[in-house]
Amino acid sequence: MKIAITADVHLTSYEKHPERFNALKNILDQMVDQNIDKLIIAGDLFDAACDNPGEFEKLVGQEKFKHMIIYIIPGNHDPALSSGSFALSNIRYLTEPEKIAFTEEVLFLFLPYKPKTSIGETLVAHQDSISGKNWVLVSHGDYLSSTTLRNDYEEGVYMPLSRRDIELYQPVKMFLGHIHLPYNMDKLYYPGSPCGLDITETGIRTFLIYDTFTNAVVRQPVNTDVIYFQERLTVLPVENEVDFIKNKLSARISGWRVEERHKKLLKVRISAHGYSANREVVGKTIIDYLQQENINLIEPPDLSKLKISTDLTRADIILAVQERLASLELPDGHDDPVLDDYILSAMNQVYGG
Ligand SMILES: [Mn+2]
Repeated sequence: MKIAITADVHLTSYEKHPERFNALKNILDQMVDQNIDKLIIAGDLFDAACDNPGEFEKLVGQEKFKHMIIYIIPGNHDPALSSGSFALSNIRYLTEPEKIAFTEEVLFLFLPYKPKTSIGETLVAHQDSISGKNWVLVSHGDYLSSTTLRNDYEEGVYMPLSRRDIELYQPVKMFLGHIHLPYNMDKLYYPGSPCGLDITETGIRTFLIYDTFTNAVVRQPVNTDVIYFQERLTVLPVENEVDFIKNKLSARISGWRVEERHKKLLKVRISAHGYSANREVVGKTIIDYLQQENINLIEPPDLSKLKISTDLTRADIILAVQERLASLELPDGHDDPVLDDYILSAMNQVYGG
């Protein structure tokens, strides 16, 4: 059996954020196409400010979606809702821990978000029914073993899951809401928000399809109304700054892997740092290039970190460093600096801070 999984939709009202409703609708449409009739929403279906689940019900109550069953756990943003908040029979709002065996192969344990506790603490009460079983965890919180995974939407630690919990209870898969960045490591998956909530939630967004029979998870792109990107360019005062900037932008844009026909959905923020002989040219080149590519800048390029230098000798040294760096096999893990970080650090040495 295939089950679709999303989280962190953060619905407010259709008027305020239609793109969030449309992202969810796109997931439901894709489920129809693939004959999937179960959707799990791992918390934060609604934003804190939402007090009317009616618009959501109107969406999932549509004729073509009526046969689906939607399992929702609360996240840290939906405290105002209780199990009586929904009037549709195909919505299962799970406010207490619940075990559901969709199929014989695997047992799902839903752990709704609870403040001031951890997933590990909550699992203790369920250990008898999960130990030695093929079981899948659905919850909403932080994974503690990663130093870079952060929910930028709010600070603090929310119902954490630790590496030790995983070793102790051995789930076959874990699907968590809370981190809005699409992320997976080993058996742990964050679907991420299906539509970027703001400019910081970048890239093509996805939802997950879990096959209980094969235990495989597929990340499926969501067709959203908007795709955000923000890029920081490291500039050098080379002889031809225009071509230098254009080449950089072109490489970044192709790295986004956005199809030509979806370019109109992009909303982009660009900042530049490093050294330039002509800051005005840098700003203008960025604006012109994106205009030519039909890409929408949400604000003028941020040049506040771009310093002035006309020293081509130093620029040559940095170019040599850059070439050398590119030939090295630098570690590219989640926590490692990227090429531009090394170049910037080299520039600070060469230019004296
Ligand atoms: Mn959230």
